[in-house]
Amino acid sequence: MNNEKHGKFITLEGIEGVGKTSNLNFIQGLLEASGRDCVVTREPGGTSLGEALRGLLLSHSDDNMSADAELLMMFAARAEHLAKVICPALAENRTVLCDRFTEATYAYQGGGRLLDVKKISDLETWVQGDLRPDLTIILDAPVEIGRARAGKRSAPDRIEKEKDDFFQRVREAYIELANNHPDRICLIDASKTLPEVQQQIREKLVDYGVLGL
Ligand code: T5A
Repeated sequence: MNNEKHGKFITLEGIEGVGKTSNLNFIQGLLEASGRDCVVTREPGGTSLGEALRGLLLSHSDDNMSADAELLMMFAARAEHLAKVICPALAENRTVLCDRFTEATYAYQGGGRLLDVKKISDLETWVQGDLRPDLTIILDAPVEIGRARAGKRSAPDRIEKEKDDFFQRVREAYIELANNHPDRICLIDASKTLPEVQQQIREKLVDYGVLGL
């Protein structure tokens, strides 16, 4: 694929309930106030095919899905998303702000489902070539905090029904990603109050050169 890109590609990650949705609008507001033209999107999803796959992936049914099928559907949705939304927007010098991307696959399918990381990195190379987000912000908080926040909402979907040890592995995989790629992935302490979390996000956007001082 042609990975020629010009705009900034920013992704937001974390376990369930840490506050991604709550902070997406905040980040969009900061970016737009600084003059960036933003496309806000999400994974799995972001296209009609991707949203259909999301419906299957996050259904409330108790049907088992094999971990490999889950992994391949995440990347099928991603291939469509890159082709139809992300790459065209970056080529137009727009900033893409995406709620989850491939780091979620490393965390959930790699860490959570214990799939071989090489399967994920092979698919990443196939589907993305050398395209990686310019900045990934991981909202990090203990599993019980995410659970308590998410639990105030609707019935859990297929992945939210997993046990705490699954989300503990997901969290640890996210922390490892941040440690392995400090040049493009940062951790935020999302156990703090929302204003404190947003202050940290603002500082990281400056540190990573997305926002001016
Ligand atoms: N997935 C995805 C994979 O397995 N592999 C992949 O490759 C990809 C791309 C997607 C699911 O798909 C999986 C991971 C997920 O299971 P999703 O749409 O991203 O799901 O949804 P969730 O992670 O389930 O997102 P949530 O909506 O549950 O969590 P958020 O968005 O992190 O949390 P948010 O903002 O809705 O906040 C939850 C509550 O907490 C409050 C909010 O007001 C809200 O009530 N809150 C705070 N309260 C106190 N202090 C703070 N700092 C707070 N921040 C938020």
